[in-house]
Amino acid sequence: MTRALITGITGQDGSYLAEYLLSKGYEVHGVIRRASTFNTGRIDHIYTDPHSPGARFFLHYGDLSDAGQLTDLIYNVKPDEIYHLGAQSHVRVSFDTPEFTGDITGIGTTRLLEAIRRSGIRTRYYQASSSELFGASPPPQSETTPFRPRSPYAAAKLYAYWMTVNYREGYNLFACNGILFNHESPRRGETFVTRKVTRALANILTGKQKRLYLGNIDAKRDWGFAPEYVEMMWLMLRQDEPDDYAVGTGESHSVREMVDTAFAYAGIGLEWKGEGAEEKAVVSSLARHPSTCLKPGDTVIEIDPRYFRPTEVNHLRADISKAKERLRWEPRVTFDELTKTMVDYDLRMAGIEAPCEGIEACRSKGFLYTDHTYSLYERIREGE
Ligand code: NAP
Ligand code: F7E
Repeated sequence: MTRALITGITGQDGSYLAEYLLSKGYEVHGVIRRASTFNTGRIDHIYTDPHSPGARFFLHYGDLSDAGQLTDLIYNVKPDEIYHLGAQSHVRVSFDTPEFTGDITGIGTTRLLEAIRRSGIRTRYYQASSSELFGASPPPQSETTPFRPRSPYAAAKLYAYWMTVNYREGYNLFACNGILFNHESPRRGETFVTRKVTRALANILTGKQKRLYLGNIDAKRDWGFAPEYVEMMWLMLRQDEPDDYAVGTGESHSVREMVDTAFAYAGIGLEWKGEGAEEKAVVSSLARHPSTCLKPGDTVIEIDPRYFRPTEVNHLRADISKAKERLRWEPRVTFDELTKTMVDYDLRMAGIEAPCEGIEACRSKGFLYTDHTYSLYERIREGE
């Protein structure tokens, strides 16, 4: 049985990847941090008692700041594949915590790579690199585009990227960088912009929230569907030779377009008025009359400069020629379907009937190993 170790298993990608590998018959080990509150909501639904016969899912305490524990873990688990997804992954937060981000996202990677080297095991290694590496380089961005990072997060990931290349070349480690563009899902962390929008939309419809405050709505991103991207991580480790791959959809949209798409799907037309930090969105139409809390003319979105970043990445759009050619990969879920899926789930979690066009589209595209959102915690919150 193939054995995988995942750092960051409690995160969006880690949880989907764990489900995907379990569905392929793997034994999956995950590193979790001790916290005073539960942080396993995204994986509770796949947890099994490790004592039960045939158990294939195991969790271990550890932290990317603790080299000794990482070395012990790798030596004892002896994974065939390691997926390094753990990181302080929030770009805006990295400006507030640059040193911590460098320690966990940057040096944490070196601790893990050193743990692999010192333990002497043969394994295949996936590094969660990011399109943030491209920063100020104009789109489209590919594996050969110069890296011009624009945040402490991106600078830390750049260091981790090169350490991965270094261990591949210096120690013959089968190590791949997946340079992944933004990928989202109903499990996306609640302070990343897409999920912030879809949750706020549901809250506005139930009257729990009056307004959504955003930062730079003109920034453009190449947003894809997270479960597809974890399949790519696995695929990279299946190749004969280790290499680096950019993974995205090849399409980009502004934050403003994402907001318009999400609100329109829930039956709310928006009109944008004003400019810069004074810009706001008011309700122009209510097609499905979904809420008694809203009426045309209500302001639902305002700009809060607190969400601006000291240095912004204006435009990311992937050139995925290499992944298409070498991995024979094409993205399946469109921006429209992704946005609808996230709205569907957040509406359902708020107790509102959802159109379910997004959920249907994803189901029909074969993501059979996951139901995307239904962690036990969310089910409990939904009262199911
Ligand atoms: P995420 O939801 O923020 O998950 C991050 C994971 O890292 C969580 O499991 C977190 O644990 C863990 N972690 C944080 N600090 C840690 C520490 N000191 N020790 C051990 N674990 C720690 O991120 P994601 O969206 O799934 O992304 C996965 C990886 O891909 C990250 O490295 C991210 O930077 C990278 N990436 C993401 C995207 C994207 O669009 N999602 C694109 C490119 C690259 P807790 O749950 O305990 O906080
Ligand atoms: O911001 C703008 C913001 O925080 C996207 C991480 O997974 O993807 C992610 O990083 C854009 C930025 O993601 C708000 O300024 C406007 O231009 O959702 P985000 P990110 O910074 O692109 C990359 C690939 C990673 O590797 C990272 O780990 O949206 N924006 N208003 C806002 N962003 C947030 N968070 N909140 C706002 O209110």
